[in-house]
Amino acid sequence: GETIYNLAFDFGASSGRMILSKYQDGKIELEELHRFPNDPVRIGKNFYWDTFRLYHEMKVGLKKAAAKKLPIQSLAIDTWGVDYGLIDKDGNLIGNPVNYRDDRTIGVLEEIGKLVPLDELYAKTGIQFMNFNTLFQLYADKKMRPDIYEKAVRLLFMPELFGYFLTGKMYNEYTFASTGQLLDAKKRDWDYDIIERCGIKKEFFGELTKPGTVIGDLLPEVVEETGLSGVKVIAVGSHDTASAVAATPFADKNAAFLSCGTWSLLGMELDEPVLTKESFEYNYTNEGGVEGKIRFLKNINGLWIMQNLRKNWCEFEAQVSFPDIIKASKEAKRKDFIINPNDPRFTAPYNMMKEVIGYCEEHGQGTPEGLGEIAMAIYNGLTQEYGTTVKNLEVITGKTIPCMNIVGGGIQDQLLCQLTANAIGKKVVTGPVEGSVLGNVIMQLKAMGEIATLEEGRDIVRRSFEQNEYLPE
Ligand code: ADP
Ligand code: LRH
Repeated sequence: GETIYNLAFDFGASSGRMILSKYQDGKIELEELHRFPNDPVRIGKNFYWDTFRLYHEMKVGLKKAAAKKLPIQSLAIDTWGVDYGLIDKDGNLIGNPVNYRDDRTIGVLEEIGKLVPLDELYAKTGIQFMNFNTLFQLYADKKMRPDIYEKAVRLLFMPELFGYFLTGKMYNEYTFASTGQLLDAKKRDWDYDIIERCGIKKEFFGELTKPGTVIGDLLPEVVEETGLSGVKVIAVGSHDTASAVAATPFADKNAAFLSCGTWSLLGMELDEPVLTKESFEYNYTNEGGVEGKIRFLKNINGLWIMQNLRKNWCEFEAQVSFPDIIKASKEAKRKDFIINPNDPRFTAPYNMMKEVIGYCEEHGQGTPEGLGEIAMAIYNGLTQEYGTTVKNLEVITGKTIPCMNIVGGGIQDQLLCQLTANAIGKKVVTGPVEGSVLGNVIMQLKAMGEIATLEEGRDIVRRSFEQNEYLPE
C-alpha cells in the first residue's frame, strides 16, 4: 500500500534527534535524519538549556527532511519533562528556560509544604516529590527572577515552546503538564486551587490539549527557510516518557515498563491514579499517559550517572565509548561497589568520577580503582534500585508483575539488561531503542486517522522491531 511519512522530534537530556518514520503495510521503518547533542550551559550559579541552538537544530533537521522530497504528512515534538519557557504579552519568550538540574529549587519543597500540606498536595496531584517539579521551579523563579516572572503572561512547556516557534500557536498538552505537579490527577486538568495557594499565576496556563490533536501548519517563515511545506504539526504525548510508554510492546498485561535513558522511569500503566497514603510514602508518581492512561512510576536518576562518567573520563583520562565502559566493567577486579543513584550528590556534579569514588569511600566500601570498578558501582546501584522499585510496585498495586519491558537507549547496554533481570528476578524483554520516537509517531498516525487505537500502534511496534529477552541468572 501507500507509504505514510511522519517526522518525530525527540529531545532527551543527552541528545536530540529528528527521525523520519515510514509506515507501510502495518509496519514502521525509522530513518534517523538528524541527531545533535543537547548540552546544557552553566552561567554563574545557574544551569540553562541552549534553547535557541536546539531550535536551530530542528530547522537543520527540517531542511534535511525537505531535501528528501517526500510527501511528509505531519511532525510532532516530545522532550524531557517539567521544564518550560515564559512568554510576555507580546508573545516573546522572556528569560532562557532553566535546566531542571539547576539548584534554585533546593529548599522549595519545605516552603511549599507550609502553604499546602505535602500529603494533601500528593493526594491531589499524585506526583512524586522531586525538587525540579514545575510547581517548585515556578515558585523559585518568582524569587530568582521576579521581573521576568511578573512580566510573563503565559507558560509553554518545552515541546510546546518549540511547537510555538514553528507554528505561532500556543497550547499546553496533558501528558507533559502532568509532570509539573500542577494537575488534579483524577480530573486530569489544572488544579487551580493548588496553583493559587502556592502563589503561582493562574493565567500562565491554557486549556489542556489531548495527545493526538492537530495544532496547525508551519509558519510561512519556517516553510521559506527550510523548504518544507504541507506538514501538519501535531501535539502527541509530548512528555518523552509518555511517548516511550505509548510505544512499549507490553509482554503481559501486568508487565512493568522501564524507560531507560538519562533517567530510569520504572512503573506500570494503569487506568486510574493511585493516590493512597502508601504510594505517597513510597513517593511514586502518577503521570498522565496517552488515551487517558496513568503512568504509575518512579523517577530514578538513571544513565545520567554513566553518561557523565563517560564525559568526565574523556575529559580527564582517555577517550572511551559506552561499549568500552561495559568491557572494563566485565574485567573489573572488584565487582561489589555500589552507590545510591538517588543521592543528590549525583544530580549535577562537576566531576562524576569523584562523586562515585567519594560515595564508595564514605560508605566503607574502599576505593574503586579504574573505569570498570567505578562503572560497576553505578550498575549495581541502578539495578538494585530497579529491584526495590519493582517489589514496591507489587506492594502498592497489589499486582504480581511477571516480567518487565525495557525501551530506550539503555537497552544497547546488554550488561545493564542482564544485571537488571538478575536484580528484579524476572524476565526482561528489551526493545525498541527509540521508544519515545515511536510513541510520538503512533499518536501522529492516530491524529491523522491512519490508525484507530493505541493498541493498534503497539501491535505495529511488535511487528516492526526485534525484541530481546534476558532471564535472571
Ligand atoms: P535520552 O533520550 O535521555 O537522551 P537515550 O535513550 O538516548 O537517552 O539513552 C542514552 C543512554 O543509552 C546513554 O547514556 C548510554 O548509557 C546508553 N547507550 C547509548 N549508546 C550505547 C551503546 N552503544 N552501548 C551501550 N549503551 C549505550
Ligand atoms: C526523561 C524525563 C523524565 C523526567 C525527567 C525530567 O527524559 O522526561 O520522565 O520527567 O526527564
